[in-house]
This record gives sequence, structure tokens and C-alpha cells, in this order.
Amino acid sequence: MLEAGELITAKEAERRVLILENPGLRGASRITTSLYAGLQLVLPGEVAPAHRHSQSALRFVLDGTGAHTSVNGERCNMEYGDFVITPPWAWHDHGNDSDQPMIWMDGLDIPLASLFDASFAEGYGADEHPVSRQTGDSLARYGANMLPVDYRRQELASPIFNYPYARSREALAAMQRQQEWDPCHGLKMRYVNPADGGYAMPTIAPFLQLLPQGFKTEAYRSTDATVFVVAEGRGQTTIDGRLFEWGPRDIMAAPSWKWIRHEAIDEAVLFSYSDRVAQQKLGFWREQRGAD
Ligand code: 1HN
Repeated sequence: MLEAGELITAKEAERRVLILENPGLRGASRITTSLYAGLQLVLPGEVAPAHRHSQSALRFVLDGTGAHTSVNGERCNMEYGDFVITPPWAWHDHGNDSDQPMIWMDGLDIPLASLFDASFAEGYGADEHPVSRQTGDSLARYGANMLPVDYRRQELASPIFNYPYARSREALAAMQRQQEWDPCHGLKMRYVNPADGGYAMPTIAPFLQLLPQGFKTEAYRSTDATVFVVAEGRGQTTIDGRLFEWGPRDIMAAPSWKWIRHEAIDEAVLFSYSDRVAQQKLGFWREQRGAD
């Protein structure tokens, strides 16, 4: 029995998450029509027990350092800005052995799985799925521009499940020196599955983009409603004529087919995700540039 004021542990709750509900979609636990977003808190010493589900999940680390996620028996330590995926039906658990609270954003395709009546979940029955692989193994094996010689793609999701921010940020910094800017996106990259060049996840398309200081993008719209997370910098974005000012760790949702313009006040880095990959596979996706 809980006493008033007693804290529910992450373990008792399974996950301690604040759902980011879109005020235009009240009661639906969605940030866009097809996607879920939440903020997950894991306190020092806590665990979020092992389970798996048919939905795909991503994490984007927003605060703290040193907590870990395990995916299919490999632990990864999480740092600010890391992008971590949990493929469909992969065992996963989280733990925090550090002395600081850890907060990340969760992005899942829950509404998509519901649309198809294909939502399944299973508890592992223990806090941790057994660790059977060395930390860093999948990144070394699949993320160093090489693949194991007899590698055959078995899963739809990327075999890399942690895309460390330090690496992605360094790549953006190197490309930035070339000074080639897309008028609508600045410098925008997509996180890929190294085995086939496709998106890192089967239903969710994740991106990382850099806007140099003072850069103003031209108007852009696409049918994939997009969730933006500010990793660095300050700026403002106009979505369908409404201005939103932002700074580090802010989260914004742009609905489908509304004109978007960004303006970076400082040099800014935005992480974003949408259902673009699902729409492209199903033949729905379209985009338009440069008017509004
Ligand atoms: C889930 O499995 C996690 O694994 C986070 O951390 C949020 C929201 C709904 C359903 C499953 C996680 C979730 C979730």
C-alpha cells in the first residue's frame, strides 16, 4: 500500500514517463496523429524492468549521464544527445547506476501499431535481460563502415542501437566547413541502418540537423508531422504562421502539411523524428519547398 507522498519507483510503475500530449489531440496520448512522445525519468539506483513490444521505440537523451539501456543483451551507456533505438520485439530494460537523475525523450509508433491492431507486449519476468554482449560491440561491428563478412540482414531495424551524439556532432562539424546549405533544412542528415542505407527504424524516421548562426530556412512542408527536439542553440520556428521560440531541450511538434520555417539565433542542432519512412513505404509521402 502506498502512503500519501510516497514515491512510486520506476520498477513499481514499469516506466516513469510524462506523456507529451498534443493539445490538438486531447485524450489520445499522442504528439502527432501517428506518434507518441514522452519524457522518461530514471532516478539513481532505479531500474525499469525488462520487456518487449511490437512498437518501435527511440530515446533521445536530454539530461544526466551514465544511465544505461540494454537492448537484446547489450548495454549502452547514455550521454546527452545520444539517439538510442529499441527495435520491434527486442528485449530492453533501463537502469541508472550513476548518482544523477537521467531524463530522455521516448518516441514510439504506438498510434501506428494501434491503427493496425497489432499491439503486443510481454514482460521478461526479471529486472534485467541477461547481458550477453560487450558494451560497444554493435557500434564497432556495424557502425565503422564495415559489416561482418557473412552478415545477412535479419531484422528490419538497424543493428546499431546507439548512435552517440559525440560522433554525429563531430560529423556535422566537419561537413559544416564545406558551407553547403540546403535552403529549407540547413545541413540535415538522416540516421540510417548501415546494412541497407534505409532509415534506422522501420516505422520512424530520425534526423539530425545543424543550422548555422543567423540562418533562416525557406518554407517547407511535408506530409510527415514532425517532432523536433532542440539539442543545442536558441532560435525560433514558424509553423503554420505561429511563432515558437526555442532553446536547448525544448520539444515542438509540426503537424502534417503545415509550412515550417526555422531561424537559428545561435548555431543550433535539432534532432527530429516523423513517420516519413512508413509513409514512403505505403506511398503516401509528399513534400513541397519554398512558398507559404
Ligand atoms: C516503453 O516500453 C518505454 O521501454 C517507454 O522505456 C515508454 C510508452 C508506452 C508503451 C511502452 C520504454 C513507453 C513504453
